[in-house]
Amino acid sequence: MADSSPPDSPPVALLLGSNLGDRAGFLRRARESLAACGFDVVRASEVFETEPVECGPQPPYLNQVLLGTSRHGPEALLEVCQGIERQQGRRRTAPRGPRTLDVDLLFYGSRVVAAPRLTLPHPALPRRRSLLVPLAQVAPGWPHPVLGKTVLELLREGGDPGWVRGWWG
Ligand code: PH2
Ligand code: MG
Ligand code: MG
Repeated sequence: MADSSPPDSPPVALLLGSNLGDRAGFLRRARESLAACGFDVVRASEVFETEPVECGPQPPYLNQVLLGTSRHGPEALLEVCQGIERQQGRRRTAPRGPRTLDVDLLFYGSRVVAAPRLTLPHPALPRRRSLLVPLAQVAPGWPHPVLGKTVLELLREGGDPGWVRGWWG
């Protein structure tokens, strides 16, 4: 089918986050929109409620990691993700401000990118428990292409002190 990912497309890990309004609804609609844009989800982590870190006092986040494949390359996928954020009411008023929806690329295969708009792997990946915990559920053995450690090894090193809780909403 024209719309499905090429058979050799590398695995991609995305992080969904929301800390404003109907948080679970924003995550659900993000999953639907990503599927409609040709992101095929292979595994989804649980949804976790997490303490905001590196952004000052804010409401708690819901975070979820999706593992899948995309027919878009990294830069085009970033465009798709940012379009979905805008559709769901994201307004970039302040850097790292509270948001209805954030969709970040964590890993794109073993690609290493240092471009003005995109850094791969995600720069917070080695330290942020709010993404390492859900990522370890879906891809514990994924090797970080720069650090040479797996996701589980990075998580076991501890990361930031932010709390991460299961969420049953
Ligand atoms: N995203 C940020 C900054 N801080 N904290 C948590 N818990 N979860 C996030 O997704 C998050 C954050 C910038 O995008
Ligand atoms: Mg983010
Ligand atoms: Mg983002």
